[in-house]
Amino acid sequence: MVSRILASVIALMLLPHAALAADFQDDLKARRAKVMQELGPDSILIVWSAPPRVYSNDVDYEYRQDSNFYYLTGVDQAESILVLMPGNGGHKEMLFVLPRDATREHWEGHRLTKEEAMRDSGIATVYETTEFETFLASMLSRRSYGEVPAQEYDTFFKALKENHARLQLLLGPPPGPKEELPQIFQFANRTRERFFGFTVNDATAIVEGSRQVKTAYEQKVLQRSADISSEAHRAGMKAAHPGAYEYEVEAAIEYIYKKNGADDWGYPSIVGSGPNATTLHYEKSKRQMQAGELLLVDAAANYQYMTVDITRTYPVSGTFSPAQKDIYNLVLQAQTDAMKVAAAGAKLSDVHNKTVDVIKQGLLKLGLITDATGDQYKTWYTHRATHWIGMDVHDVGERDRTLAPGMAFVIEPGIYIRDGALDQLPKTPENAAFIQKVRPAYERYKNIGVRIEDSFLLTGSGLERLSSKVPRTVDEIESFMKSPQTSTLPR
Ligand SMILES: [Mn+2]
Repeated sequence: MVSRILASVIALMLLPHAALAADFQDDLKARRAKVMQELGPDSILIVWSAPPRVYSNDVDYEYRQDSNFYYLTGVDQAESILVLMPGNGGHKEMLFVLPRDATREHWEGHRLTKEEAMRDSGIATVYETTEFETFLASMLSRRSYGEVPAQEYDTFFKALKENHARLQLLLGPPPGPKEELPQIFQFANRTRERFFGFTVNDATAIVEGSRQVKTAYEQKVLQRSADISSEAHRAGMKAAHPGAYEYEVEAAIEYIYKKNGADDWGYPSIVGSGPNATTLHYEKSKRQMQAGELLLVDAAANYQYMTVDITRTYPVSGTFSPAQKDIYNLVLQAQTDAMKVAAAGAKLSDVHNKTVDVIKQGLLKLGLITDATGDQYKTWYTHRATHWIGMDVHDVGERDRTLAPGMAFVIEPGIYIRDGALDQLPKTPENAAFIQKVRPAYERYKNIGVRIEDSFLLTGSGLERLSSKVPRTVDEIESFMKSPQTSTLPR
């Protein structure tokens, strides 16, 4: 008995390809159904997988699937193609994957069999990538393909014949007039030159608009991704001390990602101590941190193609100085007040504007600006406080869309007192007067950079802070850094 159980356990371990969870396939089907509804019955949508990207010479980066392709297929393999034909009878969804190749697979790893591709994606019709050109030529010539009866395609073929079919592509923004045409624009042109009866449409807004509202399944994955990233931030806080190098904190953070099954980071970790905290996208992580400095850490994992965005700023020695506390509490107040604005019906710009109001008043009190009515605050608050999160850390979709349940975003105000910032202002009489008035405050706060960033999900019952497990207030941070290591991550 024991040996039979052992044998089946070993057989499971030897399975070349782990099947994805059934609730994921149900969600994929629902996503495609929603997109097809919006595309309409006259459409054929084609989506390609991402190309592999070169790291250097003959070494590629680890493969990262195109987010839109993964959103619709759950397939993480290069040279795959998705076709959706909403007007078809039963065969509305078709997936093309590379044919099996024992030699290539010996070098590069397992390729999905047709059965595995069907199981993972929930798409019943799977062809080989080599068939795609013939398939497409058949469709656009109103000819059946394979064993599918011709009447399956009646609606689309009729639309072609009547010149109102639509070739839907994820074109994205057009290139500049002198830039080379991206491959997808070249594909659109080649197809238009050879076939007739359709217009080319950009379906980006349909797919990316769908991604903007997270499904129940996506919300679960996003929370798990946030939990892993939160645990990583806590580990980072524990690894920081005077004399430690930035990369040691980075390593402590990224270890937690991989240990918990995340693929890797969702964006390169930003670990900046002292003056590096005033560089928004500092990625070198080479500096040795000193007692008395702040450390700014902006990092989050890519877990099953979901990434939150979290930033914490904390004192290397475990205790904030009075000057650091001034700036920190102002940024915290801006975030806290903005959270109250982030409700259904509001826009991200309203949330951002709230952070601006609070920061203007605070900077005026601290003597870092002399006028809270204009743009002086932009000397120290140099970015916007909001963006969507999801499959991409700066997720896609209309920026100005009204907030509704299922939407996920960050609130990340920041103040950066950069060394030399005053000297870089244009030489005008107003600036000369401004510089003279704020210089004492500038000298007091110089080299302090603070950003506080949390990830949020709007639900039917209000705002949920996905990153709530990371210490955030001055008291929470100081007591956490003094406490023995504790893990909050459920196994
Ligand atoms: Mn961010």
